[in-house]
Amino acid sequence: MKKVVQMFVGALLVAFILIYITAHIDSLQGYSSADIITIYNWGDYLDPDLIAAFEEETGLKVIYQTFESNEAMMTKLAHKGSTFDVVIPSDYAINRMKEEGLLIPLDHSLLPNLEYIDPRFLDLPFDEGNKYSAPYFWGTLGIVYNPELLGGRHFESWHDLWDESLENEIILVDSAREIIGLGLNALGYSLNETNIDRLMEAQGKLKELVPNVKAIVGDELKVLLVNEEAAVGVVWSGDAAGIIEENPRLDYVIPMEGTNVWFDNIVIPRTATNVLGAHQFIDFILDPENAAVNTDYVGYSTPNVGALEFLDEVGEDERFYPGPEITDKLELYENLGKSMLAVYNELFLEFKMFR
Ligand code: SPD
Repeated sequence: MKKVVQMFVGALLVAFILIYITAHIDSLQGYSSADIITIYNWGDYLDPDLIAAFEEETGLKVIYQTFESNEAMMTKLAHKGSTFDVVIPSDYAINRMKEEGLLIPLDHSLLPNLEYIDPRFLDLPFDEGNKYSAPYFWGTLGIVYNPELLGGRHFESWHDLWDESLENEIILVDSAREIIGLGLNALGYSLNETNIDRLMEAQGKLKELVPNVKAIVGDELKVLLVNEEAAVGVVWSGDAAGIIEENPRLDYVIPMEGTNVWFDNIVIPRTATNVLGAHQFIDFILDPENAAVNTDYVGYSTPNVGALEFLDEVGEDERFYPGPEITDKLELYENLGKSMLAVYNELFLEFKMFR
């Protein structure tokens, strides 16, 4: 009897393995990992025509997935079995991934187009020497607002958001570091604060903002602001640029108290299965003409000086391309470590529940 049960369990196991292998092969439609690259990127952050052009140029097939925050991306990458070849995290996330041994060093000899990156965006503190990462887009966090809906008023300071005339008018980007950071910035504290009393104080300050908050959302905020369903947004500069292009009645300001300056870079995770293809993709994106096409589509600020030559006047708008005299005064998020990040996430979740 025991033998029969053992044989039955064994047969079942073999059947499961066969089903898994067949499904996996089907999903790859005849491609082996050398013919495929898998890319994991923020939503709305790559021109789909460039994926087609890359496939055409290299013969590689691209599998493309998106995320909405660095935290969601890091959680997914921590799962066994994730085999992305290319990922596009922000500064502090790159620092953490590096520390945790999750990245492989880039082979600069395969990335000749790195020469088109403005030196200002190379060798930054989160990845000295660009050992693990190549610049993609950069920007700030600030206030996009619609003076026409607000009796001609203009914004200068984070404190303006707390004005009681703005009831139910503000949309916030759905991101923990950004929104807890807004509370910290408004109190004059660092965006990298780790003192729990100050963090609680920042959450308390945010609670006072609740009557003015209409929504806390991801990429949907662009449509809401373009369609004038709200008058104010706390958004990344690149989203503001896209919103203003669609609805020139809006404006964007970097608040006077300061804010976050951020850099999204391309990396190759240690679990990548097509490292050569990943380098091919990175160099393709760094090509000035491709970077210009991508910048035009995505609307964010490019660090690629070669690309700016194809983009008339784009780099001249100081709201989206502030010079070093401004960015040097802004703060970069530091890698605060796993447990402090959990504190930021928890405080942000609680804030969302107050609404
Ligand atoms: N929809 C694309 C959003 C990309 C934003 N990256 C900014 C990260 C700042 N930490």
